[in-house]
Amino acid sequence: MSEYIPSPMDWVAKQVELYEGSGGTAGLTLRDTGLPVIIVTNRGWKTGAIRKTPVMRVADGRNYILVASKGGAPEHPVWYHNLKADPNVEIRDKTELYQMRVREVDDPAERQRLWTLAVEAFPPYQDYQAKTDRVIPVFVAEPVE
Ligand code: F42
Repeated sequence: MSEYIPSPMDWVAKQVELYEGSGGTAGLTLRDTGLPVIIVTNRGWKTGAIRKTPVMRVADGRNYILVASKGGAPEHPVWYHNLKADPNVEIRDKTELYQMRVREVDDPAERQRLWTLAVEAFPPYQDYQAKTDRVIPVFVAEPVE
């Protein structure tokens, strides 16, 4: 079993603690937005440690869309590199746990469709994209059968 290393960002670590500690019955939304969050459990690409990353819940059928926005920061979040290195993740959506595999969406038409879904679910993604020169990466997480 690998070690779990909590996020160095206090508010993020606290959300994970509440969400996971309650079995997915508390800490389910982003701050005061009331908008739902999922928890992505993945592996650190250098340390091999278990990482837990909350992202906004964007559903597309049984798939989830993960948007590596980091609030419109100039660089990708570290978890982007972790998911590129090891695409096998576990996703918690409230009380449900899913084994999933992620892939970055490169096809422009597919990305556009999923980006539209993401902005519908969480409108600030549009402001984050306007704030940064990088193209914000979009992943799709698909169930492992
Ligand atoms: N972030 C998003 O990008 N999109 C969202 O939709 C989103 C929603 C959201 C909702 C609730 C919430 O609480 C947080 C939310 N966040 C969202 C923030 C998200 O959870 C991340 O905190 C944020 O994107 C920053 O990700 P990050 O991976 O860059 O985190 C940094 C602060 C971090 O944890 N850094 C670690 C550290 O110790 O500095 C690195 C951890 C790591 O993965 N290390 C790797 C390893 O091998 O273990 C190697 C690192 C290397 O050197 O490359």
